[in-house]
Amino acid sequence: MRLNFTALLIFIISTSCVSPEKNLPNIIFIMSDDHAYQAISAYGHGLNETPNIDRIASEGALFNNAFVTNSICAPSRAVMLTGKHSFINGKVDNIQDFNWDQDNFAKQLQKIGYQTAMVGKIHLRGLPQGFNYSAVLPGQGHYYNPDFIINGIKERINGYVTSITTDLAINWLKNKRKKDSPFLLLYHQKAPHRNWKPEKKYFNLFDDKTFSLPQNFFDNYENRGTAAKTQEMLIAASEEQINSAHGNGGHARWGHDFKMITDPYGKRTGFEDELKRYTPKQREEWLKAYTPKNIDMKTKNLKGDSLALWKFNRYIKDYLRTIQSVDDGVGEILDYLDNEGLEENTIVIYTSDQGFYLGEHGWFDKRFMYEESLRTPLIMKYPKEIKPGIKIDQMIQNLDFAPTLLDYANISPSEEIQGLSFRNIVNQDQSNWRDAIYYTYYEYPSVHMVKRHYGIRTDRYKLIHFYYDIDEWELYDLKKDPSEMNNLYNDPKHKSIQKSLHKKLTELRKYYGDSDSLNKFHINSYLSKMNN
Ligand code: SGN
Ligand code: CA
Repeated sequence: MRLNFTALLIFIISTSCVSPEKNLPNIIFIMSDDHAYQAISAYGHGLNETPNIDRIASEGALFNNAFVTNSICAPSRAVMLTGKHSFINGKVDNIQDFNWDQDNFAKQLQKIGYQTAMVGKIHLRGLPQGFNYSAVLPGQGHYYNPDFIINGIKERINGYVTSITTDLAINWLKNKRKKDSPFLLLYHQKAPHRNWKPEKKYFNLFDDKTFSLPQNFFDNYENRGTAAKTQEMLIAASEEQINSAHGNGGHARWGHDFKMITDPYGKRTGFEDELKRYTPKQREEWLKAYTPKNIDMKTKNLKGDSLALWKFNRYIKDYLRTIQSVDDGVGEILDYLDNEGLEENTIVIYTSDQGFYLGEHGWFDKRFMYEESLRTPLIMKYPKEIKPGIKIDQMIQNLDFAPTLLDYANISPSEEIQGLSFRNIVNQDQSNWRDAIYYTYYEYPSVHMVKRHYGIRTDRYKLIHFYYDIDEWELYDLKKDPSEMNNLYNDPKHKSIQKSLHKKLTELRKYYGDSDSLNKFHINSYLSKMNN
């Protein structure tokens, strides 16, 4: 009897001492790599169907104006973790080191008792800090039979990267976290990053379909500056353009991108080497699916516009096929939450590290401050707070993720954090919000040759300054010219808007702590890294 009383007492004490963290929301932050908003059906572009990602939108909020601060992978992830612009957190391009010792929102959540995990692509060298569990791809990772660094130890896992990433994430949710604490899972897919290798079940998806070219696919960059004219990210470049590109990674190529073992002129492309990583069975299945399509292409002896159409279709189909597996993974995660009764108290965010060109201006890749790569998809649900099916038009940036997620965990952001919590925006009870966003891009000279630039975007206008080996300004009216085909910078009719945008840009640079001297510093450290 006495023993039972003691047990009862212990039970009462232990339950009344349950930390307040118990009621805090769980967070699943899903980030894919290079997933353009144009390729999510909830955004209504009609390219593909992503029913599982769309489920997040129908149960929550879809952001029409979500942007990055620097449209490239590793910097974007550093901004997301720290809530600070690239020039403050130090990770300005894919080349510089990231300092994991600085604060990040996962560290803060971990401190108050969250179980934290990072699974998939992060692209920041070093052991991730702030996580109880990490299983990350080294660098870009591989689509087939990828290596993973699991809590610091490298191991190769056979299979397809997207499914493996999902399995590792679900395994952590099911078996590895302490179930009496709230959790944070960063679930980051490598797909649909170049070179868009699909999973077997989607090898033939879209085979019977021809995607039409975006209206500005054959852009000649008239009325634009030097930067747009000298980029190296064409889907349908000529042989001369391909061969004269900086390094060898620029414009789309017959082997790496179009996955031909020999080009239409019979020359070996080197793609065969990529298949060496596959198991014999994977190789056989791949060749069985792709060889007939490649032969068919060659027999048609395509030229000019019809060759461009073929290249675009090979590109977009493989790109969309890899997204299908990403969408499947999202479905598995959502089903897990539903089955465990966790959906009500879990925030689910779907986003990408930036946007991507799906043939607009003739391009793939990102980097530019133009709309397709400045934008990123952002969809979010949290049944406890967010009304299902709402659309958000305010300008959100990836800078805002850290403060927003800290806000949901009732943690005030530190002074250092530059983003804003959009919790009240999603709850539709805040009218005061930023009226302009600030952007920087640094990685040049490099693959794709997109020149260094910075600029601001308001809800209607965009002002960009390209610098370093040029000094050019561009101004776009996004209302009249949403595809940014006409630079108005020298247009006398736009003198007064130009002046007010310059003023705003100067103010924002000062506010965030950016300057020309910081740009010089980053040029020097980039060049010294490249020369070593
Ligand atoms: C690789 C790609 C590029 C891509 C960069 C950066 N080439 O170099 O096309 O722009 O990564 O991408 S590939 O031949 O390796 O596929 S990022 O998303 O990691 O920033
Ligand atoms: Ca990316």
